[in-house]
Amino acid sequence: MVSEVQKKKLVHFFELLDSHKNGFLQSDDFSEIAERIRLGLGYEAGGEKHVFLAKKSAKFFHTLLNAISHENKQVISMQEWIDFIDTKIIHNDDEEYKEEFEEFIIGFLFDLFDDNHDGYISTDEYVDMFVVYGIDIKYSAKAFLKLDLNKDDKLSRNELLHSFEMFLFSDDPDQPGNWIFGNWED
Ligand SMILES: [Ca+2]
Ligand SMILES: [Ca+2]
Repeated sequence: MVSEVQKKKLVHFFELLDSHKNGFLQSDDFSEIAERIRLGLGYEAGGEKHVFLAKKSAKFFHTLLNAISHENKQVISMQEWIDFIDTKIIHNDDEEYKEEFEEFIIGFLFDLFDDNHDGYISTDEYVDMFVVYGIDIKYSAKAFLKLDLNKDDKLSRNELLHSFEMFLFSDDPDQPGNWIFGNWED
């Protein structure tokens, strides 16, 4: 079982991935994200960058679907999402699988938001993530400060991996990593 703190975070995470807010993750939630980034960053429709984003998003959804859905459905419900992270990630002794999952999520965020490909998420790139996922931007500066452990004003892959691990596993409401996707508290 996940704790109340863990559940709150997983619900928050699910709700931001559910772009169309219908309670299910579906492929159009992910094509929508590619489209929002395209519009936000001014990429040409059907151009190289847009195609890259659309492909990465589609692949991300299908990898999740293969891992989570048991019934050959094309949707992931919130309960399936929580059960998957509960049993396969939080309460699983297979360290390699956990690490792969963390790398998979953070790698996806880098594909989408490391716009200048320098291997870091800058404050602007982090704000892009909030805007694209409809996360309240009021919390982006606070969240960034919590995640930037070495205070160099950029988020490295390791800082994000560490934060995401805390986001998944920690039961402590004061753990800084809880803030990776902004305000999870309400
Ligand atoms: Ca960058
Ligand atoms: Ca840093």
